[in-house]
Amino acid sequence: MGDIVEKEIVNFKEDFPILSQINQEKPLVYLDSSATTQKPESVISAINQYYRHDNANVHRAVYSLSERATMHYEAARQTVKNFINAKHNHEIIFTRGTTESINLVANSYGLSKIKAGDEILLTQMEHHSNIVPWQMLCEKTGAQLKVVPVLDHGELDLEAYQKLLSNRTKIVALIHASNVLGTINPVKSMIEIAHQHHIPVLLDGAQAMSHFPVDVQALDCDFYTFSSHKMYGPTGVGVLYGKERLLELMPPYQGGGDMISRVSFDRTDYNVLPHKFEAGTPNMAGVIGLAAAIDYLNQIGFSKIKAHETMLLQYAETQLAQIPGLKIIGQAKEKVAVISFVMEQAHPHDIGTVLNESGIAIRTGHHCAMPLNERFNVSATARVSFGLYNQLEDIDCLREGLFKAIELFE
Ligand code: 7TS
Repeated sequence: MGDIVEKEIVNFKEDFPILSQINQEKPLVYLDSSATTQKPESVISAINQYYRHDNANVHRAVYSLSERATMHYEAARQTVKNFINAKHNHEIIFTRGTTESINLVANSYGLSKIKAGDEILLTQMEHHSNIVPWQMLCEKTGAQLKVVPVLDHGELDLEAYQKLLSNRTKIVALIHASNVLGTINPVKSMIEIAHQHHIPVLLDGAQAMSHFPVDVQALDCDFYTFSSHKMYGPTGVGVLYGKERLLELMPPYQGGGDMISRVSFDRTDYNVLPHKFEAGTPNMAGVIGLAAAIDYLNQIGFSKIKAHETMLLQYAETQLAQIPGLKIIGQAKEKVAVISFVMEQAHPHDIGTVLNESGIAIRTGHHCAMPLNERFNVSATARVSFGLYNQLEDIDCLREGLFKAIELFE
C-alpha cells in the first residue's frame, strides 16, 4: 500500500490516547467505531479547555465569560454549517444526537403535517431510531408506514421505491449509510425522485459523517441528522439540519428557556431560529468538542480518510474470505468500512467473547436494526467497523482471533 499511507496510519492512531492501553494483556484493537468512535487528543483538550477557561451559560448574561462561552458556541454552529455546506447558520439545530433529531422532526413536522391516511416511507435497512419515532407518529395520527425492501446483496430495491411513492406519501426518511450492511444509498437520486412528487426527505447521516463529505445543498435534502460521537466528537450532542423554509413553519418540539422571546401566563412568543428548537441549557462543552472533531477531520481531509478506510475495508474482506464458514452480510458496491458476518461454527456473541480474550472489541447482536436481521434470516451478526485509527495489523489480529474461535467451537 506504500510507505506514505502506512506512515499516516501510524500517525492517526497516535492521535487517540485511549488506544495506547492494554486490554486483556494485549494492545486494544478497537473495531466498533459504528457504535461510537474514539476521541482524538484535540477533542479531549478542547472540552478540557472549555471547562477550565470558558464555561458559563450561553445567550443569557452580559459578563465577559458568558459572552465568550456564547461566542465559542455560535462559532461551533458556523463550523458545522460550513462542514455540511448549509446555507444559513440558523439551519443548524443542536440536539442530543441523531435519535433526538429524528424525534424532533417526527413530533414537530410530523404532528403538524401528517394525518390519518397519509404514508411515511422508510427502508428495510433503517436503524430503530429512524423507525420507532415514525411508528409513534403513526399511532398518534393514523398515518401508515411503508417500507422499501433491501435486495440480497444489501442495496435498496429502487424500482420498489419509485412504486411506493404516491400522493399519500408525506415524508421519506432514509438512512444515508447502513450501520449493519455498510451500504451507501444513492440518496441524491432518491431525493430528486421524491421531490418530483413534492415529498420532503430526511436523511439519517449517523454513519455517513465520519466517512465521506456531505453537502446538504448539493443533496438538496430537507432534513439531515447526525451524532457527534460517531465522528470523533463527544457523546450527548448531535445536529438537525433543516431547510430554513421548513424549520420556520414547524412548531417548537420542547418548551423552556432559550426557545422563547416573551412569556406570560396567557401566551408565549417563540424565539427565532435556531433557538426556537434549543430549549434549555444546551450541551456547550459537547458542541465545542464537536467543532474540534470537525476541525480534526478537516485537517486530515476526506480524500485521505477515504483512501485509508477503503484500504482497511478491502484488506478485511480478503482476510475474512479466508475464514471457512464465514458469510458476509452486505455486499453493496458502495460501502463504508463496516462488515457484518455470521459463522457456521459459532454464534456471534460467542465470537465476540472469544475475540475479547485477544483484546479485540467488536459489536455483536442486532445492531438496533431488527427488521433488517429478519430480512436476512439471522437473529444476530458479528460486526467489525473501522475508524481512522485502525491499522492493517488490527485486521491480522481479527483473522487470528477468528481462527481461534473456530478451533474452540468446532
Ligand atoms: N442511525 C444510525 C444509522 C445509527 O447507526 C445509529 C446508532 C443511530 C441512528 C442512533 O444514533 P444515536 O447517536 O442517536 O444513538 N448506531 C449504533 C450502532 O450501530 N451500534 O451502536 C449504535
